[in-house]
Amino acid sequence: MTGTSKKRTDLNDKPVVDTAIIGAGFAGIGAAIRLRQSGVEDFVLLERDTRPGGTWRDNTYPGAACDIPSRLYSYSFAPNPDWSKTYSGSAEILSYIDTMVADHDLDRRIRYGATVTGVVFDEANGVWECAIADSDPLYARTVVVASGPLSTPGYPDITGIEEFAGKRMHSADWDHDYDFTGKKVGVIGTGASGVQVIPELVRSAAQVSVFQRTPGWVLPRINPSVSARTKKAYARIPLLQSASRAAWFWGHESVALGVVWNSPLTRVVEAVSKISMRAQVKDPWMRRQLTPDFRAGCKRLLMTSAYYPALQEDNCRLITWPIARISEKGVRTVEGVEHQFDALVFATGFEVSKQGTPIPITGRDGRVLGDEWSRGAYAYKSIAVSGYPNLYFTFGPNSGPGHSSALVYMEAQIDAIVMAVTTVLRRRLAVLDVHPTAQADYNADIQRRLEKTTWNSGCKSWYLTEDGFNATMFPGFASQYVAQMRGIDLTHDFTAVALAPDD
Ligand code: N01
Repeated sequence: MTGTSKKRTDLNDKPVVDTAIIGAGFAGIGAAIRLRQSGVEDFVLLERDTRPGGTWRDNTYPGAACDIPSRLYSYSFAPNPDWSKTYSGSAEILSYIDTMVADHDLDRRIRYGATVTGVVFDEANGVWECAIADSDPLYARTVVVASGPLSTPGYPDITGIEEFAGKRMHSADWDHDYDFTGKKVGVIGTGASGVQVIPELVRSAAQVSVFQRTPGWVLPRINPSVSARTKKAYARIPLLQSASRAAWFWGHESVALGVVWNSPLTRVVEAVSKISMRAQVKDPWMRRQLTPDFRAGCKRLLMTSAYYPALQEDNCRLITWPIARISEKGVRTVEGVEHQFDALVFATGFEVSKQGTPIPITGRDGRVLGDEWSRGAYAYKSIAVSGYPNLYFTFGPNSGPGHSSALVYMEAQIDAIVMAVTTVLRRRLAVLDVHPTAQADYNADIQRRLEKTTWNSGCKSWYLTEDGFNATMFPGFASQYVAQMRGIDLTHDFTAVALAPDD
């Protein structure tokens, strides 16, 4: 639907770029590549750090790796024949991102050290003003918010946390100069990051105490190296890489039947996990402590073959007493024991903004997105929100997979966003704004479908708000998500405003 032309007021000759991308992590870099491939050259990436990479730049703790196979945890438009293993470590993934930046000549388009402090829609001009700390604002027709939901390390709200006099470290902010050799270390958190870092600490430290609040469902992760011959074959025959990606994709789609929906197949996943635990953990007391009391998939599945063996090493202790407080010397548990440490490692996840976006966003008529999302975020097909024209999210509301690669979802979002950007340019539109009815219908359907999923089956996780609203996950197969993004209808579901003739 196209609305009436809008006469724009003067921007006083301030330069306006077509597109500003906030964040030079996986999503931002992917969006930049696809914009270039679609002929859009007038864009800028705004990155708060001094180098690209996002989560893979920040998460460098020992053992940091991806628990999704690299063939699927990469872009189909940037295949890499050289992955050294089935599941790659953090350094190799970061190097893949660096290679994409170099191959697509993106470095000169990234403004490093540019922390976006807010974006405000200038309705008269159909332009977004991006405020940047210690710098002039940047004006852009379109904004892509690619800053990621899990970028700020989250410390737990435990009394006395500031009192600890030893070394304090977060898994997402690792101090590589600190030597753990010979040290007594406490680790709080046994989620996806915790189970990766604990085996490495057990290898290097004198003693490791693992404070577990909730045990997770663990599945084995077998990670063979890729031979030089196979890599050569991948490089020579690109079809082989596509075939391997497709095989992983459909394999994960079948896993969805057990972990996305609370179904009889969920019991199969749980049985596999229990059998694997019985084979690895000899002590019945420890097995009981490690057995979850929620449906598999409700919290993220933990993919590791190193965690259970590490817990049983002589220098490792599993502590399941709840933490009462942190003291100057260590951690006191509720039964009154003080555990003393040289270092405390927090693998306690990230600050998930209640408002769903870490950047204040002001749209049409002074609407503030954080206020509108205060009871839980929502969007049209996870990328656009009515009243915030020409502004798009990657990894926005309800776009998280529980069984597949986030990159598959991201690629589908990016392609939809690039389609919107190129449509605005081709049809000489001022703005595209999603229709409130299309947005409401979509979200009603999403929330109805979420009721039948494992995520809403009763456990606590970062997927849910305090009130239990699920603004994080997509209730379906990855193939359904990709299909819905390809099917976005800009004519029917969006309102378009054409530029005035003299613009
Ligand atoms: O963080 P988490 P994470 N007292 O929030 C515990 C991605 N990721 O960094 O379960 C005691 O999952 C908390 O306990 P509980 C992935 O999307 C991906 O591990 O709340 N314990 C839990 O054990 C993942 O979902 C990869 O009871 C406290 C842990 O800290 C996301 O990042 C690898 C506590 C936090 O677990 C976050 O994972 C790693 C307290 N007060 C991460 N507060 C890949 O391989 C918290 N905890 C792709």
